[in-house]
Amino acid sequence: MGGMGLREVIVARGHANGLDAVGICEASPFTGTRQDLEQRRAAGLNADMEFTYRNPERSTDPSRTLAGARSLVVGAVRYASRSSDDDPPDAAAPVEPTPAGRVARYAVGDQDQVLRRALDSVASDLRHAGFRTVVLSDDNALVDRAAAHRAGIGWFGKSANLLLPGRGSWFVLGAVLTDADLPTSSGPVADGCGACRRCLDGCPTQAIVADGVVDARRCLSWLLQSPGAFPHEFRDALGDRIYGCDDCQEVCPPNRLADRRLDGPQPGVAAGTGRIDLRWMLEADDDELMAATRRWYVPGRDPDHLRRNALVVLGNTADGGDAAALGLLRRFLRHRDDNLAAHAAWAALRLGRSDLLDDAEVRIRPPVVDERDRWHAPLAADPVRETG
Ligand code: B12
Ligand code: SF4
Ligand code: SF4
Repeated sequence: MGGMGLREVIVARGHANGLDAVGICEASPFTGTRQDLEQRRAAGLNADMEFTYRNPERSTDPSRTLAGARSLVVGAVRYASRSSDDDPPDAAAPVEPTPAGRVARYAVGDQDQVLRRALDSVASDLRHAGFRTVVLSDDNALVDRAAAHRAGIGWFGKSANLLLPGRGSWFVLGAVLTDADLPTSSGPVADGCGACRRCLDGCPTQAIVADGVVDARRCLSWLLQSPGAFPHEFRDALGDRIYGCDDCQEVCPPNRLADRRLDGPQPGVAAGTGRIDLRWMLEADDDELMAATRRWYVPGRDPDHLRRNALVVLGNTADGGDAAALGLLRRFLRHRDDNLAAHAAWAALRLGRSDLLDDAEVRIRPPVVDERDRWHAPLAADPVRETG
């Protein structure tokens, strides 16, 4: 890359290693973002999330991570092969035999690894030129969207996601923080949402409470990651989602256009892997389950947390006459963990199978049925016959 300045070298390096967009900005404090974090935390919108909310002063001041920080080289990698749900139905394909949970697009494939390797290659060039670097992506030390916005990579959508002009929001973001003083990209790109508000209307739980503001207490993406009981009021809305939620992006017109224009086969993104077999999830042992989901954020790496989610989704998607599903529910109703037993009870009632709760071992344990679930049992007097 002889003849090029350092800026050109690293931008070319980033692109050559898989970055779909690169931008450079100053590493001065993100004071507006700090205020957003503090105000939203004060209003409770962060639920009990830590991440960047834990220490807003640190997460919005790059010099707290690298003394003398001058620039951020921000990169974006597109991850979005369409989920298998969107594929036109194939008449020859067998009907899905078992209930399955839907995995959000960003958790399918390994585009986060592509991003990390590309940022590492940029950092390596900078270090060879004598500068110090820290690579940050999905790290508590930087608000990635704010950095990408400042670096001119995209605009903040009303969904809070950062959208790239002409390419939409199916991108993971990250940055190389450095003490090199690099020429910056031309400032933030213009808003592209206009009068559209489909993401606000399309959110299944009305979690986007103002333009660009997500209330994590209602956001399914967070609720799936949050420990304890899954909030009753959002269990129906969860539908078949087992990890992440894409609705505010699926309905977004720029994304729909980009899906049509840009989606070809994607390296690392296998078609049809956006679904996970629920029976398998509920039968797998701890090691198997954690190995298959090793890149998911799971609180305390506790496999029971994933089983909790799988039980809610099973309740939302299984058939009340599916013998295998009912067998699993019977097993979880007797589970040593009361939280799992309670979620199994909810699922049983959801499927109209209050009869499963008549099991003596279920009745002698502390009550696992929440009164709020009783409405789910319209078929209690006439349970669906078990078949198969
Ligand atoms: C915490 C977190 C979450 C939380 C909270 C999300 C949130 N909106 O804050 C939860 C778990 C819910 C979550 C969900 C998702 N996340 Co997340 N998450 C993060 C994390 C770790 C920190 C985000 C943060 O600090 N937010 C702080 C708040 C203040 O920022 P904000 O919500 O973006 O708000 C901005 C706008 O409001 C804007 N703004 C201010 N005023 C105004 C006014 C108007 C009119 C508008 C339009 C905007 C606007 O400024 C704010 C920032 O200062 C980052 C990684 C990182 N370290 O940055 C990933 C990150 C943001 N997540 C990401 C992804 C992919 C997702 C999901 C799509 C995953 C999924 N499919 O389930 C969803 C999308 C949900 C959504 N609509 O935002 C990507 C986003 C990529 C992109 N193109 O935007 C990131 C950057 C991870 C990464 N490195 O790629 N996430
Ligand atoms: S991720 Fe889902 S629940 Fe969260 S804001 Fe978007 S559509 Fe709503
Ligand atoms: S759905 Fe509409 S309002 Fe929401 S982010 Fe996309 S373009 Fe913006």
